[in-house]
This record gives sequence, C-alpha cells and structure tokens, in this order.
Amino acid sequence: QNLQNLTSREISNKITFDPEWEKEAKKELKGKDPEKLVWLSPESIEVKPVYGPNDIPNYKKEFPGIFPFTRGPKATMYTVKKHTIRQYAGFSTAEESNAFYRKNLAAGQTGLSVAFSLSTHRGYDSDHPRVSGDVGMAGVAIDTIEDMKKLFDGIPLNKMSVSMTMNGAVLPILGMFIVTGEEQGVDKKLLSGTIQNDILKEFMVRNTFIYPPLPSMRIISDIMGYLSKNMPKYNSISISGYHMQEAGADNALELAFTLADGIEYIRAAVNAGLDVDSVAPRFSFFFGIGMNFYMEVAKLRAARRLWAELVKKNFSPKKERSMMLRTHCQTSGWSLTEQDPYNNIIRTTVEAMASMLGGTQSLHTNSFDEAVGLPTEFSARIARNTQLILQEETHICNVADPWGGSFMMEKLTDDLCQKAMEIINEIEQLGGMAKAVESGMPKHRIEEAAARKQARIDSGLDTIVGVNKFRLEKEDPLEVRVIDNTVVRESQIKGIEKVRAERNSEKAKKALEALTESARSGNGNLLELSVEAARARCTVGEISDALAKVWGRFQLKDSVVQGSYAGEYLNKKEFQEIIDRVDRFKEKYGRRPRILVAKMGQDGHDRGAKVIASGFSDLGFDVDVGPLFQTPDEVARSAVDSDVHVVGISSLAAGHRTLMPQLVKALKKEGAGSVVVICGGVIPIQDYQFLYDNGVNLVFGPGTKITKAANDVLDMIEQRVD
Ligand code: 3CP
Repeated sequence: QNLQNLTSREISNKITFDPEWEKEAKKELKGKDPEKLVWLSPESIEVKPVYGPNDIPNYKKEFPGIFPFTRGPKATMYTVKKHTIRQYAGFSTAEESNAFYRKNLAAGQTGLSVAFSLSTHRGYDSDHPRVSGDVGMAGVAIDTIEDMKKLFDGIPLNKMSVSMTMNGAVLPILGMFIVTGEEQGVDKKLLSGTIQNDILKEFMVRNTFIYPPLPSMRIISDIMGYLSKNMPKYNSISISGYHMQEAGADNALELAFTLADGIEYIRAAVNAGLDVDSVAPRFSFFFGIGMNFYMEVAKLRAARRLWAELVKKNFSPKKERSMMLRTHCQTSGWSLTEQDPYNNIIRTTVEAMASMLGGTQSLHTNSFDEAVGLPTEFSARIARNTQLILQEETHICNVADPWGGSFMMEKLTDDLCQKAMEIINEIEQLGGMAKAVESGMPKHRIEEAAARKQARIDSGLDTIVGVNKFRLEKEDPLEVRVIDNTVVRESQIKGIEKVRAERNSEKAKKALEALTESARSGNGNLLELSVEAARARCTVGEISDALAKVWGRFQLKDSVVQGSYAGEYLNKKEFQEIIDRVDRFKEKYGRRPRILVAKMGQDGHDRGAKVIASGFSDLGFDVDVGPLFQTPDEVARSAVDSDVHVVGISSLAAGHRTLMPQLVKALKKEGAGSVVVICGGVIPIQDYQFLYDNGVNLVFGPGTKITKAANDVLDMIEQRVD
C-alpha cells in the first residue's frame, strides 16, 4: 500500500515581505535588501526576519483536542493535567537505582523512566566476558526477575506509570516487568507505562539491537498483539526520533524518519492480522528537543498534524485516538557542553520550554553534568526543579498551544510538514522504512547532517557559548558520580548464581526450549513465552540466547561519510593547512597517516566516532572504522591487521576506565606498542591522568575541534615514526 500524499495545504516557498515593512526595513538597513536577514536553518528552511498574514494564506482554524491535533492531543492540555515529569535514570544495582527513584518521587517527579545497563540492553548477563566494562555503568543491570523486583520495591505498579527504554532485550525485560507486577499482586490490566520497543531506529542510530531486522519486527508485532489483548493501559511502543537528533539529524529528518517508522509499525501490526484501532491508540512517540527553539515547537505541532493525516488517509481508523500523537520529549544531550558546564542548566531550561510550548505529554530534562558523566543527586535535583519551576511558577500551563495562530509558528509548522513529507515520500519510493533502513539511506543522511553540523561549529558558523566563543581561560573540574564497575559486577554475578541454584531447572529449561521452538516455527507469541520464562526464573541472557540460537546476532556493515565535513567548513585556509601537512606526511613516509576509529564494549552511541571518521577522512587520513561492540583484544587485532598509526576510541558509556588500559595491554601483546592510542567522548577531566598513566597518549573531551585533534595526532605520529 502506497502512502497517500498530503494535499491539504498548499504552501509557497517564495520569500516575500509585506511591502510596508520592506520599505521601513530597507531604510534601517541603509538600502540593503532585507532578504539578507533570512536565516537558512539546518533543515534548509528559510527563516524570515518577520512574518505576516500573507505567509499563511491557507490557514485553517484548528483547536487542541480536535483532528488533526496540531495544537495538542487534549482539548484542555496542561490546564487540567500538567505533563509528566519523567526523569530517565538508572545505574549500578537495582537496590541503588530503587533508592534514587524513591527519593526523586518524594521530591516532585511524577513518572518513572528506567535506564538499563548496556549489557542488559544487548541481552548479556552480567557474568558474560564481553560486558566486563559495561555492567551497571550507564544504566541499571538487570539479570533476573529478582533484580526487577528490587528495582520496583515499594513502588506500587498499579499506581506508578513506568517507562522502560528497552529495544534489544525487550522480551525478557517486559516479561520480567509483567511478572514483577504479578508478584506485587497487580493484575497486568492495571499496569501503565511505555516500552520503547522501537527497533527500526536502533538499526539507524542507537545500535542496541540483538537480532537481524526481520525477526526483530516479529518481536514487535508479538508484543503489540499481547499488550492489546492483556494490557490496555500500557503503551506498546515509543517511536523515537530523539536518538536521531542526538546522532545528528536535523528536525526535518528526525520528524520524517520517526513518522515513517510509525507507519511501518502499523503495517507490521496489520500484516500480523491486528486491527489498526487495536494497536494505534497505544502508540506513543519520543522526540529530542535542541536549541533551535522555534523549529522545535513547530516540530511537535507538525508531528501531530502529519501523523493524524497520514494514519487517517492510509489506514482508515474508526477511533479518533488512533490518529492522536502523544509524545515524550527529552532535552538534547548533545547540546550539553563539558566547557563552562553550568551553561547547560540554561540550555536545558530553554529546551524544556520549547517542549512544553510544543505540547509534550511527558518530559525528561538533562542534568548539567551529563557531558562528563552520570548525574549526581545535586545535578539531578536541578534538572527536576527546572520542570517544577516551569510548571508551578511561570503560568505557562494556563494556556493550551499559545503559539496557535502566530504567523511565524503556523508557517514553520507548514514548512516542516512539507519538508518531512518530501522525505517520507522518498522512503516510500524505497518500499517503506524497513527497506530504507536496509538500504542504509536514513543512517547515511543522519551521518551527513552530523558531519555538516560539526564543521559549522568547528569553523565558527554556529556558536556554542563557552566552546567556540566566550571560552573560559580556566575550568574548574565538576564533581562526578563514580561507579565501581567491579563491585557491581560481582554482586550481579552472586545474584545470578543464587537464582540458578534455587530455581526449578527443568522448568527453566522447558521455558527456554519453547522460546527457541517459537523462533524456529514462527508459531506462538514470544512475549507470552517470555512471561513464562520470567516466571521460571530464566535470566535475560538465557532468554536472549534461546532466540539467538535460531536468529543469530546481527552485525551492521559500516562505511564512512565523505565530503560533508569539508563541504561545510568555512575557514578553508585552516582546513587546507592540515591537508597540506598530511600530503607532506605521505611524501616523507610513503603512505598517509592511518587511523582505526573503534568502539569497545556495548556502547553503541557512535555519532562521535562517525564524525571523527568523516572529519579525518576529509582531512586526508586513511580511515578504518571498526565494527561496534568490540573487545579490546579484537580492536588490537584489527589495528595490527590494518597496520594503522593510531587507534581512536570513542567512549560515551563510562567504560573507558576498564577498557582503555586493557586495549593498551592488548596492543603491546600484539607487538604494536608503538601505535598511538587516543580516546575521546564523555570522559571526566578527573580521569585524564588515570588514562595517561595507563598508556593512553591523547584524550579529547567534548567540544574539541577536529582540525585541532588532527594536528595533535599528527604531532604524535610523527614523533613515533621518526
Ligand atoms: C492527559 N490526560 C488527561 C489530560 N491530559 N485527561 C484529561 N484532561 C487532560 N488535559 C490523561 C491521558 O489521557 C492519560 O490517560 C493520562 O492522563 C496520563 O497522561 P499522558 O499524557 O498519557 O501522560 P503519560 O502517562 O506520562 O504518558 C506519556 C506518553 C508515554 C504517552 C508519552 O508513552 C510516556 O510516558 N513515554 C515516556 C517515554 C520515555 O520516558 N522514554 C525515555 C527515553 P490514558 O492513557 O488513559 O488516555 S530515555 C532514552 C534516552 C537515552 C537513551 O536512549 O539512551
């Protein structure tokens, strides 16, 4: 079924001004054309210095709570119910995370949102050797139902709505959540909350997939089938653009890819024999909100309108609610800076305002220290209070969609709808989002946008206060939360051993065999079988492996985007100087400097790695990009095989203290001790000396210009080669 084009609004893209205003502006500009003041946004939308009624000649009256819901899903919006303050959190063990949740709820948070350990995301138990650096670092480690019960100890699941960001190991985690409710005495009909369950974007950006795309889509339809029958208050999916924005997508790409994912999920459900009205009412969305203020507000308005119109025209639902887009938002993690970090409080406030003015249903505000580590109690309090102050003190909540009817906001909403629709149609040409993902198109577009953005910052076209303008001479280090990974891992391993010793092993074995059989035959509901397996005390790793026996584990093929960084770099002289230096290197040593850009552990956030790869490649380096999820030994082996001068590791999930020393040792063992080792990403300044002491040669924090990094790396390589 092809998507029908939206034709409800004709919009003009010609830049015109009101003649009276134009005359006055020309006077002020001493004769210059006011068109010079038009700003070309990253979405390639021309933002004019002023708007008037002629910009929205086809304006249609719209109200919140009424199709197409541009102005909000509820008629009364925050005047009756304020958005949910839902802070994403989780670290270390279930006991520690539970204590953190309880404190936050007592202090004004209104919903829960669980961050799981990357080991859990990828379906590994904490005792697996591949995840030694990951357990409990960037989220809470859950291996068994006993961990899940501790996580929600004292939190009644019939009252508290819980969001769980889980995509890869979605079956064991959701199964364990349902059984936790059961063992708390809560009927699953009463469980409320959201499971992220959005695998398509994992293959594009977030990378915590386990299985190949096709069986992953089956998991999603099975979950939708089970939830629509058994858990009417539970949102079966959180279709996420947030991670696309974090990976570099502009607002039009984020909007288009997210809605196209949503359409694909409805198709998957319909193909699995489910009725659109049995699933779509429990679809929910998730958008990132960055510093492009007006555009972010427009994005949420455009998202609701486009979704309503697309679902109506293409699936003919009977229920209004099937067309109603409800969303969570998170302020942009990427917009946070390591430099002058208290500026992040202000950034987050502005982004939180855009989310509320755009009519979000639920919101996470980032803590100011998240560019360097996990939030502390102090920074988490400020993040939460940002929302409380906006809700309680500003009176923003007293009016639904205050931007409605603004010439500018209505025009930007129209513009974004049009841009996104163009991209959605391109995706349709490729055969829908699953096919587009397979072709690599969305991933490539996002990586291009990320490289362009980095060049705009490195060359000063886009300003980041405290980073490329108004930078402090001296920075004071921030206090960061330190997690002792070894202690967490040991305690998890004890927990797993206890569960295995006490369970009925025959029952556990049967439950796992049933899962393998269902994966093989295609019969049965995988969530129902996972609930059985959770009851039988099977672990996350065992349930995941039972399916991997049939489907295997998926590996992405990767490539480097070329030309986008160079294309956007303004200061051509500065850029050319490095290219010349690289050329001289080649003349002198017979080959170009060669770098292996790699990621270790289960940390799949690869924007940094990809941008470095594109930037270095455009500067003339030979660049190899290693596959995701490598062990230090595997990276060392690839470095030797490719005979590189330098290995660059990007670390965003706090694994650097464990994994970097292991890498240095592994290189030495391979006889490659002279390879330069560099590291960048989310690394607290307090850890730099530790890394240098353990053989790392250069550490680059967030906000480092790629051109500077390239020069420093060349200095180091030349010293070594000479
Ligand atoms: C709302 N309600 C109202 C009104 N407003 N009733 C009367 N008048 C109103 N004005 C009702 C709703 O209809 C609903 O009931 C109930 O109140 C709850 O409101 P809600 O708006 O649905 O809010 P909430 O329960 O918080 O749900 C929000 C959505 C949900 C729908 C967005 O999916 C959600 O909470 N998502 C969170 C996702 C999340 O936290 N993700 C974290 C990603 P009914 O339901 O009965 O209608 S963090 C990942 C980032 C980093 C990483 O990946 O690594």
